Amino acid sequence: MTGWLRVGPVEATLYGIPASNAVLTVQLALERKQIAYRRIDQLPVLHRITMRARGFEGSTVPGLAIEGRKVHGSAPILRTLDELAPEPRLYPDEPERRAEVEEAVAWGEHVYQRTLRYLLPWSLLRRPRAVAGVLKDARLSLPTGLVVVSSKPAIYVNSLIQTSNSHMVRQKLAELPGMFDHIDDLIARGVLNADGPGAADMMIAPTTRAFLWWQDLRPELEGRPVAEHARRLAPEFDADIPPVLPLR
Ligand SMILES: N[C@@H](CCC(=O)N[C@@H](CS)C(=O)NCC(=O)O)C(=O)O
Repeated sequence: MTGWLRVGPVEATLYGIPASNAVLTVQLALERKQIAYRRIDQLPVLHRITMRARGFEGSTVPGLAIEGRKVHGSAPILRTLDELAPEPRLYPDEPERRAEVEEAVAWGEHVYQRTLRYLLPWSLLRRPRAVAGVLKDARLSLPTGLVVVSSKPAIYVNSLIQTSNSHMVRQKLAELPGMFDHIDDLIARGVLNADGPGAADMMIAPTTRAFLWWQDLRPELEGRPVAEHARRLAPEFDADIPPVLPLR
């Protein structure tokens, strides 16, 4: 994960925020396609305004400016990249396999990816020392250290926006083992981890990799295909959150 890859035919600018699983999905795709890009991070929470001001149709990240287009959202960006730079394919051509990959991408985006947003603000408010590690890959115009010390209000507002509260944390913790089983199953069926990393791998692996930040969740994950998949695809998306989750 370079954040500034300067080989390949196309120049692109990726608008993100630090430590975003959805932004990492797009980075993995750009790097697989060998598309030259730079990542610009915006201040979290304020990005809801800056994304619109930059001309994207939504206020969340990621947004990608590429070949005169502004594409918003990780899945539309993955599809656009397959149009602009067809090889290597992110989505298979064969209709049955494509349908399976599209279903896994949709689940990865609408179910799995969102689960992180319930757990993360709640945990960081209770373990503020973990914030620096989570933000270490930030590409902001301000010094990351300054962002870390002033991060609490932004994390608090984010917890309200995402309904990252004790009730939702408990609910999502109860659902997580089933989600990890589902990913092991997708790997066993060859929907993930097929010939080369594709759209479904890129949608799912960053979220698993982020769940590995929690010391609390590692025992559930380690030694399983789901964890190996994430560590292989997103080795550098690393942080450490000491025990905090209400596991029982
Ligand atoms: N499913 C969308 C999710 C985008 C999303 O929610 N991104 C998060 C960052 S990972 C965000 O911008 N959150 C801030 C907010 O909702 O204000 C995608 O993958 O593009």
